[in-house]
Formats: sequence, structure tokens, C-alpha cells
Amino acid sequence: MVRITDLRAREILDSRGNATIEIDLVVEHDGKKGHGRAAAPSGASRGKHEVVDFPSGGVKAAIQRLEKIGAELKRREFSDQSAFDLALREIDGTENLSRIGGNTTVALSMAFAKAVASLANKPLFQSLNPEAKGLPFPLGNVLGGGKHAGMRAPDIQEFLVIPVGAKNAVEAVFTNSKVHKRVRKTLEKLDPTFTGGKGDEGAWAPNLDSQKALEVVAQVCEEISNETGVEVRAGLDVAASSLYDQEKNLYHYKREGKTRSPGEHLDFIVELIRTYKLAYVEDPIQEEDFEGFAEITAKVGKECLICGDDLFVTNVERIERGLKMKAANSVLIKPNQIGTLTDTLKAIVAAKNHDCVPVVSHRSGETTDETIAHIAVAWGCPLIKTGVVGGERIAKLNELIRIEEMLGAEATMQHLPLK
Ligand code: 2PG
Ligand code: MG
Repeated sequence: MVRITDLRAREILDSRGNATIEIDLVVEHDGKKGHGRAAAPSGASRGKHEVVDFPSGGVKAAIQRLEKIGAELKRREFSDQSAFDLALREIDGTENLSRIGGNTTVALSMAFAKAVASLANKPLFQSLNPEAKGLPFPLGNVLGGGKHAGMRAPDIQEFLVIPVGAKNAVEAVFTNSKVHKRVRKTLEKLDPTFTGGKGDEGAWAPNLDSQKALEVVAQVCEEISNETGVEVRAGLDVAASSLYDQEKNLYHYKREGKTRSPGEHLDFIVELIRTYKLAYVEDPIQEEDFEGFAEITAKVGKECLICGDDLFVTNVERIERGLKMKAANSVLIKPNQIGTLTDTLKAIVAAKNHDCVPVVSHRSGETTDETIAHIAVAWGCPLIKTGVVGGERIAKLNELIRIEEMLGAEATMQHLPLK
């Protein structure tokens, strides 16, 4: 049984300059002590069905409430992670974690896991799964728009790349950074007034429409594949709920000055997938339209990963509902969408049970917390979406490099079902 002997919560900065929560936990077992620190990220294009991030009053209110809850947690003993996470849910008492906030519970949950790992003198991924050996492929955005960038940037939120041919994590991470650099050069040639501006996640934010932006990224993927011999493929996070107007039942592409009906929008995305041989498309359809998701997956699901983010919000019920009707063949996994590591693992298991690819992901507002790198390795997620550059993104990427080094000759890349 593990006891908590010290619990501290503080307000820290996230990468957008907003406040978020960081937790320090000390646990004790058999006279030994372990320490864990974790911080919660935050999204700009949040799914409607995510748990509440902070109670009203924000981080300060969460920290105040934690004073009482912390005392309650210290009175209890925990047999394992799921017992701790269950206690968090019980103490909060709401389905959507609105009393203390999903960001508070996720930081507590991750800090507890790290503290338990430190008790055992193990890296987190090994503490979560002693058998884990597989590294994920990094899925990184090199160009972006939507809610993560300014008015003139593309309507589509993320233009992503995957180094599908990489033989190890080091090669994978550096291949993505080569693409990122080359995209800048290409943008400068295309538009001499390009200032080098970036969006929230370090992706370039040019004054281009979505199709032109994708053309640039696809072309650079080809160049870098040829030059390095490491095949790189392009993908998108359409973040379609950000484009969708429910009242009018239309998708608005504001930058392009175009509207598309749900059918026209679907055809447009299918055309992009086929023209640019996309390997991955996240949220091609708005978050309530399970049928639309199923339609696009039926059309292109053999050629491309169709991933649900806002659709599933890392929630097992929504994942089960969607995957029963083949709404996707991939599931985005964001621990703070659901509030605990136990629920995160349930979402990953549900995805795998349906032969779908779980993709662990950062948020647009991040901290230097590196936990998701360990989750991807421990729980077998073949892809990790965590940007390409910037301190809060490289915190995870560099951790993958360290994990690969720790595993030494045993390290392998996970299986990615992409040709
Ligand atoms: C997304 C994410 C992360 P946000 O939509 O997948 O890239 O953005 O954190 O703003 O929801
Ligand atoms: Mg998304």
C-alpha cells in the first residue's frame, strides 16, 4: 500500500502564457519515499464532450479546493494507480470532473504514477509496463492554421508529417525537423513577405489557403524522403468542428471565403487524401457526426488513418459507440480530455480491441511535462503527436530519444499499419 506524505499544487505558465497547474507528490511505501511532478496542458480547439479542465475560478480555485481534497487523499492508502484514480473520481463526485477539474486530476494522476516509478527506481514507462520496448513514430505539425494561428493562415488546423520509414526514434525525430526547416525555406521562396511566423505549436503559419499549404508540405515530404532515404508522409488535423456552423449545417472556410455543405466538405477532404496520398487525417468531420466519420472511413480507411479526436475525447463510451459503426480506424488519446491515467489506458485498450491505432497527443497549450512520451511506449501507441520544435514539444521528443537509449539494443519501432 502506498501513502501520500506530501502534496503541493502550484500555478505555472503554459506555452501560451496562460496559467496551468503543476503537482508535486511524495509517496511512501515500506519506509521508502518517491517523488513525482506533473503538469496539465490545455487545448484551444477543445472537444465539446471533454471533461471540464478547471472549475469556475480557474487554476486558483482548483488549488484552493485541492487543500481539502489533499487532506482526504493523505488519509487514504492506495494499492495501485487505478485505486488512486478511482479515489480522485470519487472525491470529485461529478461525471465530468467539474468540481476539481480534469486538469487537476490528470496532473495528480500523472504525478502519482511518476512517484510510484521513483519508489521503484524505474523510468515511468517501465513502471507502467516492464515489457515495453517499442518506440512510437512522431507525428508533427510543420504548418498550421485554424484556431492555432492568425486570420490569414489556412483554415485547416494542422499539416502534419510522419517519418514512416524511420528505423529508430532519433532518425524519426530529426527527419521531422528537416521537414520543418525545409517548409520554411519553401514558404519564403513562395512568398517573400513571409515573416517566419508560427502558430501555437511551433508550426509555420503562412498566408496561404489550405490546399496550397498542403501542396507545400507534400512536396517537402517528397524532397526530404528522396534526400534522406527515410520515407515521410503527410497528414492533416482538419479540426472540422472549428469550421462547422451547426445552425446552418455548413462548413465555413473563412480564409478561402467558401462554405461547403457536409457532403461537399467530405468530398473535398477525400480529394485531398487521394491527391496528396495522405497517411493520416484527424477530425475530418465535425464531432457530432458519427455517420459522416463512418462514411469517410469506408471511402478511404484502407489508404489512410482516419483519427477521431473531438469525436471520441478519449472517452470509452464514445470510442465504443464510434468503433462499433466503424467511424474511424484510429483514436486520439489525450489524458487531460478524460482526467486520469486509468481512463486513458481504458481508451487505448478500447481502440486496440477494435484494431484501431491509438495516437497519444499533446495539447496546443503545453508545458515541459514529458509524461506522454512514456505513455506511448508503455501502452503501445505507434504514433505520438507532439509537434516538431519548441521547448514544450521537444521535452517529449527528447524524452523518446532518452527512452530509446535506456532500452539500448532491445529498442524497436512499433508497428505502424501504413504502407
Ligand atoms: C488537437 C490539439 C493538439 P488543442 O486538436 O489535436 O494539436 O489541439 O489542444 O487545441 O485541442
Ligand atoms: Mg485534433
